[in-house]
Amino acid sequence: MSFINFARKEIAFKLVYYGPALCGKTTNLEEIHAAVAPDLRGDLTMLSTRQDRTLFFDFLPLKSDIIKGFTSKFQLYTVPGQAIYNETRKLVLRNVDGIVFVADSQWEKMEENAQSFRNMQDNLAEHKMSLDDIPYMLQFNKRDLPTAAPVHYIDFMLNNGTTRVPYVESVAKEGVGVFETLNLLSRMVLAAFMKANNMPAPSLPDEIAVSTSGG
Ligand SMILES: Nc1nc2c(ncn2[C@@H]2O[C@H](COP(=O)(O)OP(=O)(O)O)[C@@H](O)[C@H]2O)c(=O)[nH]1
Ligand SMILES: [Mg+2]
Repeated sequence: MSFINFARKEIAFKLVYYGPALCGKTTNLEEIHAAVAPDLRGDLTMLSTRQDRTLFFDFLPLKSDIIKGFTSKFQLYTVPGQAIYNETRKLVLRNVDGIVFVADSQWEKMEENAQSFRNMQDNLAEHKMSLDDIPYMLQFNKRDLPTAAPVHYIDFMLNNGTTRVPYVESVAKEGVGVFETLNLLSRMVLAAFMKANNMPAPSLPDEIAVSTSGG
C-alpha cells in the first residue's frame, strides 16, 4: 500500500524482489546502487552472512520526481531465499506495492523457482493479498549460463496466472536487464497508483525510477 505524506509531499512505494536463494536478487540491488547518482539514492543496506546470502533482507531507497509536486520514493527490498526464513519473507511482503519475481534460468533451478513462486502466493494470501491485485512481473536471470532453459519454457512454468505478466531477460551480474526491470515495475506501480486515486492515466517516460543515462 503506497504511503502518501501530504505535508512533506512524498509518496512511498515498496517494491520487492522475490525468488529462490541465489537467483540474483541482491545483485540487482547492487547494480542499481552502483549506477544511480548518490543524491537520488540512499545507502544499500545488506544483512548477509559470509557466504553472501541474504539473512533478512536488502534495502535500497531511491527518489524520483515523476509525479508532479511530489517526491516519489521507491523502496527496494529483497527477501532471503532459503526455505527456513519464511517468517522474514512474509514480513517483507507487508504493504508491498509491486513485485518482481526473479527466476534463476538454470534447468536445475526450475523446481526451486516453482516452489518459491508458490511460497510467494501463499505468503501474499496470508496478508489477504493476491497477485491479481498487485502489479508484478518476472525477471529471467542468468541468461548467460549455458545451462539456462529456454525463455518460453520458464514463461510456461511461471507465467500462468489469470493474466499474463511481462518478463525481462537479464544477466544481473553484468547489469543487463536490471534497469529495464526496475523501470517497467515502477511504471506498473505508478499506473496502478494513479488508477486507484482516480488520477488521469499518466503518459510516463521510459525511465521512471531513475535515469540510466548517468547524470
Ligand atoms: N552467471 C550469472 N551469475 C549471476 C547472475 N546474477 C547473479 N549471479 C551470481 O549468483 C550468485 C547469487 O547472487 P545473489 O544476488 O546473492 O542472489 P540472491 O540470493 O537472490 O540475493 C552470486 O554469485 C552472483 O554473482 C547472472 O546473471 N549470471
Ligand atoms: Mg540476497
